[in-house]
Parts: sequence; structure tokens; C-alpha cells
Amino acid sequence: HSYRKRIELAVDRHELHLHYQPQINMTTGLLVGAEALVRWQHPERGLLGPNQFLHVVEDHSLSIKLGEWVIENALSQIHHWSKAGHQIKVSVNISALHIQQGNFVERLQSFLNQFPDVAANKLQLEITETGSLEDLNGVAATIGECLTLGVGFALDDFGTGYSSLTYLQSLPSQLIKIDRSFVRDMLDDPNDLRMVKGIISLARTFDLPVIAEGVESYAQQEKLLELGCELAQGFIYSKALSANDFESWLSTWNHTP
Ligand code: G
Ligand code: G
Ligand code: NA
Ligand code: MN
Repeated sequence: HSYRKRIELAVDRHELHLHYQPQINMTTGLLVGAEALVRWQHPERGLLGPNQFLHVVEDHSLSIKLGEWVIENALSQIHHWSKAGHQIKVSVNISALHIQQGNFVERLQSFLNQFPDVAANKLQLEITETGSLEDLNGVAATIGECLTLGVGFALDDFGTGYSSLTYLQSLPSQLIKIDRSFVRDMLDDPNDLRMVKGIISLARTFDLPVIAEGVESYAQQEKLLELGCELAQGFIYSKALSANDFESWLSTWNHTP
């Protein structure tokens, strides 16, 4: 596949970049972390988002190379921010194929070793249901080993796939992310509101924090707080920003809810 080859070349040519979207505690207004989202600065086509190229690498070994690139770059960024006085927890998206590699933990450990001053708990892995996890017990064990290293683990896009409840039941998660499709219409669509309420209640039952994705308005923020969801990310705070723009955003973010 030539487009796949082109993406592989993009990694080697440093055309890929991570953008960072802030995650906020809506009660305190404090930054709690950032989600790293990959972008491709294509020389002819301009800045491309993940949905313009990630599907081509999904279920292919290239998604492992790309995933490792993401982990390494996120750790490097955490290191730089730490030196600049910002302690920022970064979440990275990991594909199903990648986390099912037998050497995943070993490789993760070797990346962490490259940055001895970065605490493992500054890194969090997010996994979605878009790729299938064949061996849930195996993945649960892998995640358990990651947790032992100190790395966090979040269930992404919760509620959108067929396996959300099974994943919640089987995988030792530390955070549930409410998919933005539920948040978007929660104030108008009673079913979406029920889903948001249900996920928050489920998270409470499992004693897990929950973060709402795609928060765009103060009305949504108020409703989420009322329902007991304290964490959020979305355009209301910021879209995903380059590392430099993220630092500028942070310097003007006034910490008030
Ligand atoms: O940034 P944007 O909203 O366009 O991202 C679209 C989707 O692409 C997100 O749902 C996210 O889960 C996925 N995505 C973004 N960056 C990465 C990445 O580095 N690795 C993987 N596997 N998925 C990513
Ligand atoms: O991992 P995930 O697919 O959930 O990645 C988040 C995606 O959601 C990114 O592509 C990001 O650009 C997008 N996004 C983040 N915040 C908002 C928002 O407030 N509104 C909308 N419509 N999209 C958002
Ligand atoms: Na994500
Ligand atoms: Mn998501």
C-alpha cells in the first residue's frame, strides 16, 4: 500500500507532530492533564488530522511503529515541560494491535528508561474499542503491569462500542472517558442525557473518576458538574494545540472555573 509507505516515510521525515488538548477539573479550574493527538504536517496537503490517515495503519504493524513514536514523543514533551516547571500528565491513544504485542510492557519500560527524570505516572494510556481485543485476560495482565510501572490507563470513547461493559469489567482502568457523541446533545436528547448519567453512575460504582469529552458550552459544563462529573476536555477550554501553543494557552489560563 503506497499511502501506508508514505505514512511510514512521514514518521522518518518528522512530518508527524503531537498536539495537546487540555483536560480541566471544572470545580477547581485546574489543568489535570493533556491528551496527545497526532497530526501530520503534509508538505503538499497541509495539516492532516488522524482520521485522514490513521485508518490506513490500523490493524497493521505500522500502527505499532506509530504508537511507539507517540509514546516516545509524549515522554520527551513531558520531560521538556517538566524542565520548564510544568508538571503535566499526558494521555496517549494506543491501538488494540499495539497493546496486544507480547513485548508491549518491555518496550514501554525501555522508553521510560530513556527519560529517567519523567515519573511514569505522568503518562496515561487510552484505549478505544475501535480495534478488537482478542485476549482480554492477556490485555488485562499487560495493563496490570503498566499500572505497576506507574503508568495510568483510561477507557476511551466509553459507551460507543459493543464491549464497553466487558472492558470495564475486565480491564483494570483508572479513568472512564464519556464519548463526545453523548455530551454533544445531552441537553436536548433525553437518551443522550440518560447515557451520560448512566456512565457517571457506573463510574461511581467502580470508584473511578470520569471525564467528559467534547464539552463546548457552559450549559454542558454546569450540567456535568450537577451530575457529578468533575473532569472535562473540549473546545470550551481549547482545541488540541501544538506544544508551543499549549504553553501559551497555559500561561493565560486563569485557573478559575
Ligand atoms: O484529533 P482528532 O479529534 O481528530 O482525533 C480523532 C481520533 O483519532 C481520536 O478519537 C483519537 O482517539 C484518535 N487518535 C488521535 N491521535 C491518535 C494516536 O496517536 N494514536 C491512535 N491510535 N489514535 C489517535
Ligand atoms: O480520542 P478521541 O477520538 O476522543 O479524540 C478526541 C477528538 O475529539 C479529537 O479529534 C478532537 O479534535 C475532538 N474534539 C475535542 N474536543 C472537542 C469538542 O469540544 N467538540 C468537538 N466537536 N470535537 C472535539
Ligand atoms: Na482518545
Ligand atoms: Mn475519545
